[in-house]
Amino acid sequence: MTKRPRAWRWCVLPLIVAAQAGCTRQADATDPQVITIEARRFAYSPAVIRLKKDQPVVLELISKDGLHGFNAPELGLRSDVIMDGPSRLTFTPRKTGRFIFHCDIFCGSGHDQMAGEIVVVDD
Ligand SMILES: [Cu+2]
Repeated sequence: MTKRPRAWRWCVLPLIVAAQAGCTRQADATDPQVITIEARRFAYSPAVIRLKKDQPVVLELISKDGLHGFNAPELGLRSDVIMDGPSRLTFTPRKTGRFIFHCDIFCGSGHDQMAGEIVVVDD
């Protein structure tokens, strides 16, 4: 009784998926604009931020002197602003107008005046 040796077939099918084009990411119109906002007693810099409607943006918030807040209630944005930041808020403005933001963490005698404005214009 002899067993036939198995006929192994070595099927080497090199599958080379050239996905390079899908992996390399280049800046284009869909990449969010990044805006850095510095907070210090008792102001933001820049204090006025101009954005275009329907264009995504990342706000990078960093404090220069302790804990602050960033609150733009009409835009539904809020974050702590810390020295070890940045804290990031990603959003896409969907309406034009002028929207106040302010510090909502008490930071000293000028805290009540610590505010700025986001201005959203049509593209
Ligand atoms: Cu404050």
